[in-house]
Amino acid sequence: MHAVRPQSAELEIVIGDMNLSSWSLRPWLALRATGYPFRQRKIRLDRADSKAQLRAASPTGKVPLLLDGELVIWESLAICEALAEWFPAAQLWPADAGARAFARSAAYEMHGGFADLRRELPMNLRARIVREPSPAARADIERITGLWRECRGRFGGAGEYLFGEFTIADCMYAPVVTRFRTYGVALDPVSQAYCAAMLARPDMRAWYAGAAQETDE
Ligand SMILES: N[C@@H](CCC(=O)N[C@@H](CS)C(=O)NCC(=O)O)C(=O)O
Repeated sequence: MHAVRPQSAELEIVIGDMNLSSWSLRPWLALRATGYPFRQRKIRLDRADSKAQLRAASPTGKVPLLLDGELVIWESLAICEALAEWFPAAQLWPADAGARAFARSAAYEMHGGFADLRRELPMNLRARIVREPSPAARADIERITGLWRECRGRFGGAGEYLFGEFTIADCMYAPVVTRFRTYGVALDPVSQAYCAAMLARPDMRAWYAGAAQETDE
């Protein structure tokens, strides 16, 4: 007999700073999209005891984590996948098998790639820093915006997200949307419209509001 998930009436997500923790934002958005009750615990990443707290909470010493009772899930994309499986009605992946395979490729490419962009333009919601990206970061930007245009052109339909309706692919690229805003990256019209739709999403605004309340040490 297989246990049904989630087992708890309320899930728990452990996140880092909302201003800085790009990996936390991704599954947090997916969790919000399920509509399931959850509580969130925040481990500040810039404090003297951050490492100790992270090590005590997490098998990898990193956040995010999702807790369903005794079950701890780590790695942002694995959390998103669990949520997609547990909440099929939320349609966190596209319904069409071809679109779903493409969306998974896009999401996994983000999870494993774009190291230059991530290093050079770290997520920082409250900052505004205009500077010219290096050629390596520029190549990441070109690849991401090219991919966004392809997703929107092939699968976007009448919706405003990468695959029309909001999916895990959007969760995975959400921090990039914030980076383009923080660093004033000039965008083509399709990518610009996509970023505007993402930034207007109430859950994104709620995350920004959380970041605005954080104080630096
Ligand atoms: N591959 C991991 C990356 C997680 C990660 O690097 N999290 C950062 C916060 S955004 C962290 O916990 N940093 C704390 C540290 O490394 O000490 C995932 O996808 O969840």
